[in-house]
Amino acid sequence: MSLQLNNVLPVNSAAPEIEKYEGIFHKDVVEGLNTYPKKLYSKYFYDPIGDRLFQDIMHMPEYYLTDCELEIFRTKTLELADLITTDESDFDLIELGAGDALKSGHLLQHLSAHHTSYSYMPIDISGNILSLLVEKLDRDIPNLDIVPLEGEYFEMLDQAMNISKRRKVVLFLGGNIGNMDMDEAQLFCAEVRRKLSPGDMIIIGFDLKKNPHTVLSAYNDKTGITSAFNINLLNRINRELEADFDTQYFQHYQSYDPISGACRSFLVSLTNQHVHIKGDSIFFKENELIDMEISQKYAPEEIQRMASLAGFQLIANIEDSKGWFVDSVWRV
Ligand code: AVJ
Repeated sequence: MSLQLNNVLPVNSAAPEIEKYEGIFHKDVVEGLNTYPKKLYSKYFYDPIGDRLFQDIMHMPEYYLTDCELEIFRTKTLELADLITTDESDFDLIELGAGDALKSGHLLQHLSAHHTSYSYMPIDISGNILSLLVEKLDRDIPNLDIVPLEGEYFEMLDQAMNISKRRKVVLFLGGNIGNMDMDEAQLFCAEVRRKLSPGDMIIIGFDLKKNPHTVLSAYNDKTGITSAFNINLLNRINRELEADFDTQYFQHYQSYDPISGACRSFLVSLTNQHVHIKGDSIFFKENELIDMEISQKYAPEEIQRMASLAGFQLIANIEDSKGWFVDSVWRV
């Protein structure tokens, strides 16, 4: 549920647009479906059913990203730990989109076993996932100081900045940066840089450009899990916004452009149809698309460039054994 602040505005201020809507989710959905091309934000995939479908995706043989990054955190833990503890000062570990911390958990275990003094601040949009994570970490690493933050990256990052009094090490793993196009990612990195200070670091997981069949298969599984993951957002809109999407008339379509590195997911309307969302009626032409998600792939040169342009120094690129994924370590 999103927080509405309308009632604290001065009485004579201009009526904010949001009043037409019941919350930011409602606003984003209706506005996104009234633009051309139609668009929904992939950050809304992650309701409890979406969380579970994403877990299923991570277990698909085609979805290599998790395995690759897990291998990096399992086999190169020492290297990662050394890189973030070189300057010996205490720090706080802030993880954007922590999820189940499957990968970072290895680093946490290592740091705790070596008596490093730090707090772990997991940030996630899913409160459901966060409470499961805290439960798991309390069990696995009993003395770990955990400060969970539920919400959007930047808002929670600001909050983490207010709470943390030590050097900051930010983790942004899993290829989550891929859900931004390259321009958005560049702005994102510059914005994170602006919030950090000299000595602070960030480790970003980038999925690398590779054989285009390998990339496309990871997002176009024959079992239909990725399709269900996309369709679930329509069901979520039905559930939460009293909408009437008939999901049998929407079909998942995946594309990958190996030059730009953009892997994109769409839903195709299979017929002319109207969908109602509370007071709004939205028309879909047959074969009209909803732009659902981008999963951007990178070349090492593009990562180097992004770090420099954002004002970071690239310290190390830590790859898996196949060279498919990289955790890139940057320092202010
Ligand atoms: C969670 C953003 C890393 O883009 O690879 C997986 C989400 N979407 N299959 C990705 C996703 C479809 C995933 N990230």
